[in-house]
Amino acid sequence: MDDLREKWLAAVAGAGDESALESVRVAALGKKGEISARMRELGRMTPEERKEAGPRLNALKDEINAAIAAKKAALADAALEERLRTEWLDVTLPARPAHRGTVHPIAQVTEEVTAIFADLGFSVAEGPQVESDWHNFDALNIPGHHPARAEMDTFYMARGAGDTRPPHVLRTHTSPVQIRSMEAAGAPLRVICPGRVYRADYDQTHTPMFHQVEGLAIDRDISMANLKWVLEEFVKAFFEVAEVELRFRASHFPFTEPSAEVDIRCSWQGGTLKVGEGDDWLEILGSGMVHPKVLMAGNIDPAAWQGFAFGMGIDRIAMLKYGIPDLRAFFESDLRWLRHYGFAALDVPTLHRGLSR
Ligand code: 2NL
Repeated sequence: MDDLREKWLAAVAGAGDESALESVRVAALGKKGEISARMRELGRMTPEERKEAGPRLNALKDEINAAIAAKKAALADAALEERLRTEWLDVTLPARPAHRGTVHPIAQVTEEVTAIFADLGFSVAEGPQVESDWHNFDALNIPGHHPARAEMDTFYMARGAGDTRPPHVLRTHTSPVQIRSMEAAGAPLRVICPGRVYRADYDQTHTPMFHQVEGLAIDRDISMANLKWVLEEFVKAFFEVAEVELRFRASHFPFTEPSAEVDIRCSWQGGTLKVGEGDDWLEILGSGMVHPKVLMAGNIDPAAWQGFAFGMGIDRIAMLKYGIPDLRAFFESDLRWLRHYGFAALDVPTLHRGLSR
């Protein structure tokens, strides 16, 4: 009996986990267990033998049960200790940084430009990107044989089979929005038209979709002098300089007469642009006095009204202002390019608060 006790108490003590302990219990106290077998033997004993062996066997059974219960509790405690040791969580760690989106540089520059012209009294207009060829070309005095209308330069939309009307185009500039503004509001008019434009051109410095902003001012006696002042105010505000010198070079556009391309005085030092100083000139836009035929296309009487107009590429002035030498920074939509190029607007705290670098 002492052997039996030692054997099973040792087995209980040696059980490494709950399932091992359960196996020990079944082997000792289960229906076919060793202790149970001994209990059954009591029936074949003499009353004297049974009187002696019965209580001892019962006591042994109780002792093993108690040992199993104690071991079970100890195993559960150990398992809990182990979980507490391995599954702890440091609730004092700082939270992961929240990545926020940022305004795209093109959108930001578009807003900067329109805000400056809004301050100068211009309203903002938008229009369709799929245009009639009349609004995009004819109304702007661009004749049918003009090279800009060749399929190589312009995206033409397909007409349905048998439809002989001229096809629509993806607008090649935002000028048609200004034609629509003239039609809708008449003169006097001061309007600025930013938006996407399309040309069938793709190389290192051209993408088939880009952004443009055009401006138009029409009144009784608007002149080139007004154009010059407005553009000076714009350049100073946009490039954040106190003074700037503009150079008007005679040029030609079908929709303006006279026409001028406008350069700003600048310097390039170590690859960075400084506006308003130095001996270099940088072309930033095209402009002129609106051609009488274009006023007529907008239902405005050229004998009573005149005006100036200008157009510039947003992508280009964004690259100039923020020192981005590579179109990929815009078209791969990857902020890493912009950070790589030190795009200054990413540091504007109101727009990019909490952006992790
Ligand atoms: C350039 C030149 C220009 C205009 C756009 C315009 C619009 C109307 C009437 C007359 Cl409705 N002109 N727009 C005028 C001159 C130049 O853009 O180099 N843009 C990137």
